[in-house]
Amino acid sequence: KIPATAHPLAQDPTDIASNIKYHAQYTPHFSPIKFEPEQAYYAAAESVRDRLIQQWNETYLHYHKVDPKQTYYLSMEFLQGRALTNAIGNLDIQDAYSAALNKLGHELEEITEQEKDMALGNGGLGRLASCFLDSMATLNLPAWGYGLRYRYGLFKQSISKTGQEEMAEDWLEKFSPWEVVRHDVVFPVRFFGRVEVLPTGSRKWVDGEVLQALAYDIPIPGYKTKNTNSLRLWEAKASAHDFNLFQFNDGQYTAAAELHARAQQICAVLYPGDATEEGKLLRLKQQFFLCSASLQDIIARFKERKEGTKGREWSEFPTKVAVQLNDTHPTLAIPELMRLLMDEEGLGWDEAWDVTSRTIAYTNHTVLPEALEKWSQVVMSKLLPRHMEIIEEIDKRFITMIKSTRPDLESKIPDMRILDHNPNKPVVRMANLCVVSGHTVNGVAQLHSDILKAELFADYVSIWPNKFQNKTNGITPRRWLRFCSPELSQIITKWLKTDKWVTNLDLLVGLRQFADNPELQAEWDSAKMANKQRLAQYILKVTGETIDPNTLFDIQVKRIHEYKRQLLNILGAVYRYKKLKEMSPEERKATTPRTIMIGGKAFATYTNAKRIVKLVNDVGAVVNTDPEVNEYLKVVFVPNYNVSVAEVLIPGSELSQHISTAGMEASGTSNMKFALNGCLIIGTLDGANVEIREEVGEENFFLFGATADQVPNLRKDRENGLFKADPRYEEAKEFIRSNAFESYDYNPLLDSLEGNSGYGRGDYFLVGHDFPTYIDIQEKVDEAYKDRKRWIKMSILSTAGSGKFSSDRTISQYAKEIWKIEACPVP
Ligand code: DL6
Repeated sequence: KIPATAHPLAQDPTDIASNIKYHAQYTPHFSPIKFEPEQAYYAAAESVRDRLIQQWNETYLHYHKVDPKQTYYLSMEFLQGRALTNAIGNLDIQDAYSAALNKLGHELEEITEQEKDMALGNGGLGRLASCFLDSMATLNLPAWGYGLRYRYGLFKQSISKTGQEEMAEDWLEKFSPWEVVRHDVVFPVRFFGRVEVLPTGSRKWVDGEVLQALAYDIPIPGYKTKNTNSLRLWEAKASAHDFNLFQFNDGQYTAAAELHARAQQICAVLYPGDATEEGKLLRLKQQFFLCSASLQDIIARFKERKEGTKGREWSEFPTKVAVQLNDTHPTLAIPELMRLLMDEEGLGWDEAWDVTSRTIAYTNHTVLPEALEKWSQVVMSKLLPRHMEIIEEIDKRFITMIKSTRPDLESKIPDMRILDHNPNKPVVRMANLCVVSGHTVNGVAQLHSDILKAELFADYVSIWPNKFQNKTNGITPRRWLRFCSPELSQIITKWLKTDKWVTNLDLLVGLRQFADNPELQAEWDSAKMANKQRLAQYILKVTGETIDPNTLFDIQVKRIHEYKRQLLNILGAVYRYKKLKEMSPEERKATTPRTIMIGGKAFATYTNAKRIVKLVNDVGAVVNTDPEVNEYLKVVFVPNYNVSVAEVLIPGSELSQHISTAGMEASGTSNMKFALNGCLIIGTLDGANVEIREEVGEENFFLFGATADQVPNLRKDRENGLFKADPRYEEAKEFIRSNAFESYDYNPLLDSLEGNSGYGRGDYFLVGHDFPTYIDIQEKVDEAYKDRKRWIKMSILSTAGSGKFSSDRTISQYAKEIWKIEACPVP
């Protein structure tokens, strides 16, 4: 009986229900027969979008009028996850929408499950970018994200007998109600071609092929604020005059639309395989496409806003624009900004360099050598001839500067310069280009920033000591506590007598005084239990495995990588299984029953990571069906780990593993999410673990393993044959080699732990060294879990100590100390 009426800003549930019906009827995407959860999801999403658009337009106009300095966050990855729960939560309209949907015969929780994750990212780096967007909007900061609109997000993972299988993740299969195409925002992006010298002496990039970048905007609402920022994603297109009608009519269909096909490749997938030359070229094209389109857009906005204030100089550009490079992937923003300023706007080198170096800042997210990008000079010269010239000039000037001002560093020039002229493979070192050109370089946790300064970038520090900063990562408390664990959130609000912690996470420290209070402990325990039950149901649904919520829920979820040491986890599990098998039934009863859950995706071409995924699954298949043991131990591989899976896993976790080789995990952010949700951490002194342990208290953190400064010597010892393996470690490996789990050849994986030295062999990641202390601390975990009260107290203290890890804190520091931007609240 509810009428279908527009009511875009309705407050009352009946009017909201009308608006939802209105969308089902008048912005239809399905035949008008059914109104099942899927149709209800799309209609409700469009209804929520109505009010977002209102705020979004107001925000845009307000920034346009005030003309504040604005930040642009360039990133190849954004792991947004689902948008509906987040938008409803940030707009604070949860109850009204829930009631409205009930009137239409639906449950909000059920329809939110219909949404596909927007998984345009790989892991922590992409999710960090999305948390940052949430904080920027919440803090009313004029700050936008720029990325690519990949047709397929990070692959969908399924598990078969042979291990991980990858399929294209089709987030746009139907359509996304959260994106708005801006047909008026289109920029040309050129590839290949040549550099022409004009009679004036200035240079111009001509010929080659030109694609069009079309903008798709995603609204980013802040929490309980009007400010709604944009995530602008570029799609590549070819234009109609690139379609050869003559060839097409002649039956040459592929040739007729060749440029259209090449345009489609650019935004087809995130991180196309780069083992081939074609793959490398495609990745470089993607990076340049993002940089060129974004900078043209930024410059257009600078000029557009300039008209109001007349006669603004280019030197003012850095007072209006801050560009943050999320890792080295968008480094080409540097030569592209130089090119646009010099060749399109007519600035001289010095002026363009001054503007560029005052605009751009760079965040480093890894010290792993294979992740520090290097691009072939040959490929770069072919694809981007003008940019290669500019990079050569930056390199030349840098060397001249060193020689004239720092002769003591002359011997270091080969390592410090941007171009590496190794005759076999001359490359451009992107991190060096960022450090030389940017005004600020930051690491993402204190330990990581210290390592950058002491090792990777040490020589540059001596030239520019003030260029280097630390910005410890953070996570948004909205998605990662308030919305994913409403039960625990309610308890926190009740005991703190305020819900202000949602935007001022430091207030959580107020829970400390109640950590021993039996009433809080009982409430806490039951909220955690409810979350564990929800998690158990999820595991049953996706794996068919029944897990017992009364066992200790122990989780490790993250990209599968040897440095993150899922192998250590599973070796520990194998050892535990073997010991349980050797015990008498009485002895088993005295143990702490555990459910170990491991999830994460292995990059498609990373063989050892895929072997680890298979091993976890094979161990699970044996352990979980062993009637002697499966009451006390289960090992479950959680398939297709992504943001919305994390939203179920993390609230239900009690112990989580962050066990990377010290010095190798730049920060980690899931460690923060787990700690915030009252989950205790077992971990090494690595990345942000160090700071988490400081904040939650060392008695609430299960620490083991070598420290970062011990690692180099331990590797040397190994090379010199000085490593002595713990018998328990040998036992676990031997058990796997004996085909206890599958007659699959695990020797190549286990062999990476043997031998004397080298990356990928000789146990580079020190699994063997850390195994004994890992097993010892696991025993302490088992003991601690037996004392329920103590465990719950530790859990409360973990949440209470997590205030520092809000991305609001991180973003406030970026805004003040790097970007120099201020809040611009929409009235
Ligand atoms: O800074 C976000 C995130 C960190 O928390 C992780 O520790 C770090 O591994 C990740 N870095 C990357 C870059 N490439 N690699 N490897 O994803 O950044």
